[in-house]
Amino acid sequence: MRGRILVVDDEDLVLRVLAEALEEAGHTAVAARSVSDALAVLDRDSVDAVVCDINMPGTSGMELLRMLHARDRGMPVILLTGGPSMQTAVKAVEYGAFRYLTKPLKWDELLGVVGEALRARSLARARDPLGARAELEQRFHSALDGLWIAFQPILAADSRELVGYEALLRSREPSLPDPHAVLDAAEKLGALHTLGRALRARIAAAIDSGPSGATYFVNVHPTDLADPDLLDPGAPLSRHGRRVVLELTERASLEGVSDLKARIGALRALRYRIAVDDLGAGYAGLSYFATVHPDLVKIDMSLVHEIDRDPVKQRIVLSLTQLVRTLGIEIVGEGVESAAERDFLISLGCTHLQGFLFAEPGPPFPDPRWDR
Ligand code: G
Ligand code: MN
Repeated sequence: MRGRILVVDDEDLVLRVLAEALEEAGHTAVAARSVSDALAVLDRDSVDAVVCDINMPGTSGMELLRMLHARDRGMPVILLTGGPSMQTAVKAVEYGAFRYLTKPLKWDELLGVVGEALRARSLARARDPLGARAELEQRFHSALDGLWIAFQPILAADSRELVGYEALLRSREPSLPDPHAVLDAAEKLGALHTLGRALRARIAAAIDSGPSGATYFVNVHPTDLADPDLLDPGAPLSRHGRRVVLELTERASLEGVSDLKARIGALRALRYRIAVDDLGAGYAGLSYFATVHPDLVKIDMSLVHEIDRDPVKQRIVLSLTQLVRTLGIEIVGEGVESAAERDFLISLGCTHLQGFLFAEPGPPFPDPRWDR
């Protein structure tokens, strides 16, 4: 039986040799050099088994095992160690490792264990095809219960004053700690509308007690555009329409959205303004200008990072600011982390600024500073 195996080891050489041995046996190997890399892989990729070194700088393989089983109890994890001890062996059993192998590895043994792990996984899936979904559903609902909204200030470049806040999803559910994991889970479960409604209701409630002169920036997923709740004048956020800018990310395509023009028109009728988010990160970019006629654009932080030292980024941002100025669109530089980035963005014509330099996202409502 063949499968997709995630291999985690901090030593490049070991990682490569392991991956080669697995590929030679007909498996697909996905390599990760640390626990955080491994978690990122698991967020976007589905694997059938994990082979993981225990001793790694920072977070250990044992910790990965624990986190992994919090998300997916059925995932077989084979732990490797160069320094076996009774203590780690006991922990491995307690956390439900599939097997505990000592280095130097015997290849036949490793491949045999990987084969067993894949058979165990497929048996478990055959017995409980809905198990994984039910588990994800449970984690998603607990994430919904523990949902909260962080706010990050946005400042005007000319006055240096606060003009508003971006509302950002945050989760207290340990198995879905980052916002992308919550969005992914919602997408897999077909629950994006449920998530979007819960978010907008919480944001609307926060705005009720927020500074009244502020503008609130709210991220909407392309799927939300098809949700009647978003366009419903009685929905909680609709009350605040004229104080809200809806951010549509350029990373996702709007192609699947039917009646896009009519929906955008309906949003404008509710007095919402519209921003293109993450401009420069995706590929849809300029076509958004023609279809959406945004009031604002937000430059992706990948273009902002160290812009003061990168002439290519400077050219790109300059041409964007020149383009949007002629269209009467305002432009926010996002992810500003240094005074040098801030000053460069201003010199290139950015009208608004946002980033850790001014304030990190936090519970309503963080106070910004111009300088650290
Ligand atoms: O895709 P979008 O622009 O909505 O993402 C905003 C994300 O960027 C938030 O999760 C926020 O925490 C993060 N963020 C905000 N300011 C900064 C910054 O200055 N640097 C970095 N690296 N991330 C930031
Ligand atoms: Mn955004």
